[in-house]
Amino acid sequence: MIVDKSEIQKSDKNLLEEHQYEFNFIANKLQQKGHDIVARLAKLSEFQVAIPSWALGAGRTRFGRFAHGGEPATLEQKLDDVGLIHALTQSEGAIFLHIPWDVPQDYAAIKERASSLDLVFDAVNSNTFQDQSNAQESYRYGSLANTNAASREQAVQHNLDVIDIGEKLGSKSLTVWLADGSNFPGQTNFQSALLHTEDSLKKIYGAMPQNWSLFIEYKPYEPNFYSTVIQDWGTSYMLANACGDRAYTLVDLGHHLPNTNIEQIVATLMLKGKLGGFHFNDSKYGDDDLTVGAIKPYALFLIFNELVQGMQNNPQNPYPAWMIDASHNIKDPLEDLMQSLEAIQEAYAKALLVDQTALLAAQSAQDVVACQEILQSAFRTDVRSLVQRSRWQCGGALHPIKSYRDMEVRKNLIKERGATAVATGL
Ligand code: PSV
Ligand code: MN
Repeated sequence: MIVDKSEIQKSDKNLLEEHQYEFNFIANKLQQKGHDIVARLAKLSEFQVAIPSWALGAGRTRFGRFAHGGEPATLEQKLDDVGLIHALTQSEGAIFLHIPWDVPQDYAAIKERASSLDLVFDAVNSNTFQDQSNAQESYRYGSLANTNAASREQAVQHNLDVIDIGEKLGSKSLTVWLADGSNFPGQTNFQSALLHTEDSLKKIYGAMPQNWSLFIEYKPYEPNFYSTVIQDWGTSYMLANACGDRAYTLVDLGHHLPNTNIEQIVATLMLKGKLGGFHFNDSKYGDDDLTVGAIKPYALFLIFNELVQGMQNNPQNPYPAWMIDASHNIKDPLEDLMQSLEAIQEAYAKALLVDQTALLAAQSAQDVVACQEILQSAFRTDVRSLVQRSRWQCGGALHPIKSYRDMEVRKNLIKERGATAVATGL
C-alpha cells in the first residue's frame, strides 16, 4: 500500500484550523521569549530516527505471540511498512536490519525500493545470540567471549559477513549487542571472558571499512541472569577505546537497572566523544521495550536535554545515530512506532526550549530552585503543535495515527498480505 498525499490532506482537513490556532499561540509566546521558531522547526524537521526491521510485526513474550495480521513477511514488505510510516511522519526515513533475519536476495532491487520510499539503511546488526540452523558451532555458552575458539571465530566471521551485507546496502555502521554472560556463579571466568570479547571486537573493528563506525551496546542482564560480559556503559566505553576512534558506545534506554541516571551517562559519553548510537524505548522494570515516553516522559526529556547540550557543545562527539528499539505484543506495531516517534520529538522539542544560558548562570549561582524552574518550564510547555508543524511543512500528516486509521492501513495490509502473515525476527 502506498500513501497518497491527497489522502493525508483529506485526513488533515478538519484539524487544520485548530492546528493553526494552537501553533500561532505557542509560536508567538516562544518568540516573545526570544526563541527562533524557524530554527527550532528546522531542527525538528531534520531529525530522522531509524526503524528496526524487527519491530514491524507483533513482538512476543515467552508466553505467547498475538499477531496483528498483514505483517510484513519479506524484507521488501518491511521496507514498505517503514515507507508507509515515513510518508505520514516524514521523520522515520531509515531502517536498520538484523542479520540473518533480513538478508537481502537482490541488492539492487532492495536499494531501489528503499530509495523509492525515501529510505536509507542505517546500522546493520549482527546476531550471535541465536544459533542458526546451518551453524557449525553453538553460541549456547557465548559468542565473542566463548571459551571455545571455534565459536569465537564463527562469531567474528558472522560480523564480517554482516559488514559485507551492510556495505552493499550503503550502511556505514555495525551494531554489536552480545548476549554473552553466565547464569550461575563460577560458570565463567570474568577476566578471560572480557579479554576474549576485546580481542574479538578488535578483529571486527580492524576489518571494518575506514568510513564505518562500530557501536557497542551494553545491557545488564537477559538472556543471562547472573553476569553479562558487556553489562554497562563503562565496559562498553572501555572496549570502544580499546578498538579505536571509530568505535563508540550505544545507549539503549531499556538496558539499565531501575533508576539509573541515564542522562548523566549521556553527558559523560558525549564529553568523551564516545556516544555513537541510541536505542529508544521505555520500561517500567527491565528491558521492557515499551513505547517510548509511555512510562517516563520526564526522564526522556532530561536525557534529551543532555543530548541537545552535547550536540551544541561537544564537537568531539559525532551526531548520534537515532533508532527505535521497541517491540511488543499488544498494539499495532506501526501505530506504536508512530507513538514512539511523537514522544521522541516532543522530548526533543522541549529540550530545545531549555534556556541553556540561564541554566548555566543558575548553576553557577548555586540557585537550585531556579535550575529546576528553568528545566521544568521547558518540560511543561505544550510543544505538540510545533512538532505537528515541523512534520506538516515537510509533507507529513498533522496527526499520523489519525491518517493511518482514516486510510484503514491495517485493513488494507491484511487484504494484501493475509491475516496470517507473520514478520520474521524475534
Ligand atoms: C537486545 O535486547 C537489543 O536491545 C539489541 O539491540 C538487539 O539487537 C535488539 O534488542 C533486538 O533483539
Ligand atoms: Mn537495543
